[in-house]
Amino acid sequence: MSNFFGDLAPLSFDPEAEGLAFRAYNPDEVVLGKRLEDHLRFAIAYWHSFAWPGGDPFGGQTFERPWFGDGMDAARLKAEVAFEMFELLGASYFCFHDLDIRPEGASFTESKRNFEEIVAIFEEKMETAKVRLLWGTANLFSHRRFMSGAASNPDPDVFAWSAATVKSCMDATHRLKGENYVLWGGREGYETLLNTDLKQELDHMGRFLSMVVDYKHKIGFPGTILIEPKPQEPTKHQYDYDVATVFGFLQRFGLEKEVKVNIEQGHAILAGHSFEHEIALAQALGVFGSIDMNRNDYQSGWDTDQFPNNVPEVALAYYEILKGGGFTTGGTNFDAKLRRQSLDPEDLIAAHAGAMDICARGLKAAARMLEDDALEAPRRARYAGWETPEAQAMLTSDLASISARVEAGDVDPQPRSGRQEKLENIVNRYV
Ligand code: XLS
Ligand code: NI
Ligand code: NI
Repeated sequence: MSNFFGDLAPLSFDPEAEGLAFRAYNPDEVVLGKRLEDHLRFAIAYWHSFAWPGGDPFGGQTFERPWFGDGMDAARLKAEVAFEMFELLGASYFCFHDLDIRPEGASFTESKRNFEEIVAIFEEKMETAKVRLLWGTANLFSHRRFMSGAASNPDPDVFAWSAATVKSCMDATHRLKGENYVLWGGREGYETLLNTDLKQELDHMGRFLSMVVDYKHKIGFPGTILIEPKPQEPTKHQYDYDVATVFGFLQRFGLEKEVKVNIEQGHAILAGHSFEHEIALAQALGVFGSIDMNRNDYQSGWDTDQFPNNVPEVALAYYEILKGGGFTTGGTNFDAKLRRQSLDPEDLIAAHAGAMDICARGLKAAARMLEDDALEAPRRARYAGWETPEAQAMLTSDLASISARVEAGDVDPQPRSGRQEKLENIVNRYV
C-alpha cells in the first residue's frame, strides 16, 4: 500500500452520500438491457493522472507526487498508486503510453527493458485486480527525436525507431489482453510547408499503418486498431485532421476495414466540429471505435483536456453511440487532466467520480430518447417520401428519365419545416 490516498474507501453508488460517492453512476443499473458499466466501459488515462506534472506553457510542475523521478523505483511506486486508484474508483479499464509507465533508458534496449518490467508488474496485478486494459499506445511525440514526426519523419532512422517502439507497445498490449491499440499521430504533420514533402510523408504514414495492421494479424492480436484524429497541436497541421480526413486516408491505403477511429471531444472542437458530429460520421462510415471523453474550454484555442461536466453535450454524444449499437471493443477513456491548482489526491478521485456521474446521466438520457423514439420518429417522418416506389426507382434511373417526370408535371416540391426548435425542446425534456 502506498498510502497516497490515505484512508479513502472505494467509492460506492450513494446519491445521498456526504462525501465522495457516485450519485448517478450505478454500475449495475440496467439500461436498454445492459448494465451501465458494460455500456460506458470507463477507462482511466495513465498519462494525465499519474505522469503529468501540472505544467503549462508559462509554468512548470505544480504537483508533488511521491513517484515523480527518473528511476525504476519511482515507476514501480507509480504503478502501485495507479492500481490503488483504479480500485478506489472501481474502474473497468485503463490506458497507457510506454513513456507514461517507464523511465527513458540510455538506449532503445534499456527503455524496452524498463517498459517490460512495468508491464510484467501490471500483468501480475491484473490477475487479481478488476481493471482491464482498454488500449495501449506508444508515445512518439515527447522525446526530441520525434520533433519532426515519427512515421512521417524525413529521417528513416526515426521511422525505424518508431516502428520498433510500436512493435513493443503492441506486444505489451497483446500480453495484457488489451482490447484496442491506439495510434495518435502527435507530430505526424508539419510546422511549415517550406520544408515538407507532404506526399512522401503521407505515403510513409500509409506504409507504416499497413505494417501495424500486418503485425496485428501476425501476432493474432484480436483487438481493434484505432487512429485518433486531431487537427493541430502539437504540429501546426496534423495529417489525421478529423474523422473524414482519416477515412479518406484509410481508403487510399485499403485499410478502412482494418482500422477504426478513437474520437476525442476536445479534438472535435479544435477541428470545428461537435463531438456528436464526429461520432455520427464515424458510425455512418463504419469506422466508429472508441472515445476519449473530455471537454475543451470554448474560449481557449488548444486542447484543454478537462473532465466532462455538461450532461446535455455528453447525452448527444452517447445518443449517437447508442444509436449505432453502442461500444464493441471501445469505451469511454477519460483523456482528461486536473487543473494545475488541483493539488490534492482527493481531487483526482473527485474529478473521475464526477465525470463518471456526468457520463451516466448523459447515457441514461440518450437511452430514454431512443426508447421513446423521441428523435427517430420525427427523423423517419422527414425522410418518409423516399419510401414510395417512384422515389426508390429514381435512385437507379438516370438524369434524363428523372427530367422527363419533372417536365411531365409529376413533381411538385413543397417546402416543409425542419422543426429544429421543436426537436431541441424534445431533447431538453430528457437532459
Ligand atoms: C493528445 C491525445 C493523446 C492520445 C493518446 O492530444 O489526446 O492523449 O489520446 O496518445
Ligand atoms: Ni486522446
Ligand atoms: Ni487530446
